[in-house]
Amino acid sequence: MTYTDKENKFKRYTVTTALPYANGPIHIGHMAGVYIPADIYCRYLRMMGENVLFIGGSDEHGVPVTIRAKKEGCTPQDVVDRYHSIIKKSFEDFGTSFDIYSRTTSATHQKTASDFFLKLYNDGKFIEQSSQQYYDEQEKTFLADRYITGTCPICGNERAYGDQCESCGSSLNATDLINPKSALSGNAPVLKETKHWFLPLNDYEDFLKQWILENHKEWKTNVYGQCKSWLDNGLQPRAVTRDLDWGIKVPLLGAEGKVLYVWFDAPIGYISNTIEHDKDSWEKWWKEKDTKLVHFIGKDNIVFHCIVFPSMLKAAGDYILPENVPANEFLNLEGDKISTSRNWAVWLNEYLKDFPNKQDVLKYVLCANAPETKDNDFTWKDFQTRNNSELVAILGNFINRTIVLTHKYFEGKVPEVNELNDLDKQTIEEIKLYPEKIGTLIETYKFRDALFELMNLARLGNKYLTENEPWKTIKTDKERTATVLNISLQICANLSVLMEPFIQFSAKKLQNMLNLNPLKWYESGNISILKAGHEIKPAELLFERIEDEQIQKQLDKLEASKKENALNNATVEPQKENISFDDFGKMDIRVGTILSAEKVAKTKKLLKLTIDTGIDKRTIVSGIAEYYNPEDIIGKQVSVLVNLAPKNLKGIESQGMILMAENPDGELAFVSPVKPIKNGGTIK
Ligand code: B3M
Ligand code: ZN
Repeated sequence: MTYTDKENKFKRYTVTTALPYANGPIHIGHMAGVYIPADIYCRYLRMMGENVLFIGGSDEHGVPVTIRAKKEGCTPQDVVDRYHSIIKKSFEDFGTSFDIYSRTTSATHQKTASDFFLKLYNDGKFIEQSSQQYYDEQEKTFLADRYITGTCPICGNERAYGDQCESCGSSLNATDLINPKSALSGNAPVLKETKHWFLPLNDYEDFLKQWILENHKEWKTNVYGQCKSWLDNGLQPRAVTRDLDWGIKVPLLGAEGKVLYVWFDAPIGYISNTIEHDKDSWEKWWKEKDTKLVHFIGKDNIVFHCIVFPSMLKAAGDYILPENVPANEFLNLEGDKISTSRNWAVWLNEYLKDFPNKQDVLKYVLCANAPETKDNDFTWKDFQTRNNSELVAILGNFINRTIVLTHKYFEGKVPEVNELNDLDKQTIEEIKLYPEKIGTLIETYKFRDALFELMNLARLGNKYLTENEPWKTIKTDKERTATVLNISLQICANLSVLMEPFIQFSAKKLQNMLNLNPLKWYESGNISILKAGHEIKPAELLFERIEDEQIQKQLDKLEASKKENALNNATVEPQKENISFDDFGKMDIRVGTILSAEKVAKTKKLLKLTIDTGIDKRTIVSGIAEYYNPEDIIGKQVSVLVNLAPKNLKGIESQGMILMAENPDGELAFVSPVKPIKNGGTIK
């Protein structure tokens, strides 16, 4: 029984998490948006003694996978094999407590999804419709929206996709694009007729309106609002098949070259994974009225989980519907949208390399700053501050002080409680409130507030210790000191229980220090967890400070990504007007060697170079000081325009010019012969 389900309406919980696309590793946005809240929820429910099935898995179909494969010159299966194992490993490393983490290329899923489609087909739940779709005549294939690029009719961006313009954010139809081009061949695609199966969502409108808008007013405002706007605008039939060769084959005769649309098969993955986990009694997780189904997702998946999938379940007949869909908004990184393709992310696998064994720090920060009601920003500075001034200074410090003092004054044994004064009684009353306070917040998907309350219990402990000053009373009143440390230790024990859903690695460590077996949630909230005389272990640091250099390293990494992106996106300068061969011939360009180099005083950019041009040794002033150190370039061969009229620069006569290649961001590099050439050799 939970705090919000006092009648014990629900006997079991089916908790699903959006299946991440297996076309890249997992980043902090995924964690903050979906997996951390879901894991907290499930861990908590288990500690409440509830029956939970926590389902995850990789979404391995869809066009992004095929695009990645094409780019890398491998098969889609290679791509998903690689990322499925990276993703799975990240979840294991972070201790995400899935009961099953499978994948949509599994045999079970192939069959389940295929059967699901057939059932709806046989029951006449689909409509068949032919439509004009873009086709690449050279590649002999229909083009998914993502495979068509062109000019956005709204903002003029020339690299808009057939489903969306990433520049202005508009959703598009492929046929809206001006000058559409196939991403496969580069040719203009043609429209060609093709047949598909559609789920007529319009038929489910009344049911959805009643179910969501009337019966689920308690859903988060962002979720309810999105559903309402979809429903107010009216629903259209949605194609559940695609012309593509990667996916689950449409199980019908005459449907060669067609697969189930990834958004049709992926949510069925939740069911397939349940079957894989619990073959004999999977149905109770999906069909019994006393099962509570909850989908954890990000906001971009709301329509699929609140409108499309429930319509599919309804069409199939005997399934339960989600009780709640606590979707989160987006997490940004240092003020910018997280993006896999722009490598603007903190990847979990890389985080653990840089911060080994610090899963809990990231989990803590991502939960404390979760985008529950609006988009939020992850910054490394905030990460450092939350670690140093919350985890270290509040939680770690309280626990450490308590355990160290217990060893110092009571040989590591829990001391007796003696007479209680008013402050003790008041503190005990407060401790009592925490399990229900935090539990209720978790049950209502307010994970940030729940975590904040957990920290309040640590704050209470710190305050209690500071006000009672056991390090002073020990000199005069050992009994009083015993009481204070007993209560402080009990707060530690309570923390070790209540921390578990959020930061389980540290909870475990703390339980180990306290020499305590894991308890149920409802066994906390009192001061009789540790018996007097119980022996505890020596203090170990739960958290350590994170220094500026570690943070700087992360910021540098992001800076490097930014630079690389700028280069990738930079447009090339247009070609200049034609010149004659004679015009070119007027330039006398030679290979020369740098003999000496020094900075020109009072300038940032200039170096004074002596060059052996083969003709003579001369002085040239060059604006390259931001890119080359004088001592590194001695002996380098470069290209010199030797017949450029001399020019006075900062009082030095520069006799010619060194040719430089320039990156779009202004970065300069010498243009040097790839093998040694005699000085004075011509360049033509
Ligand atoms: N793979 C989309 C996403 O990661 C998708 C979720 C499927 S949940 C059934 O945003
Ligand atoms: Zn646009």
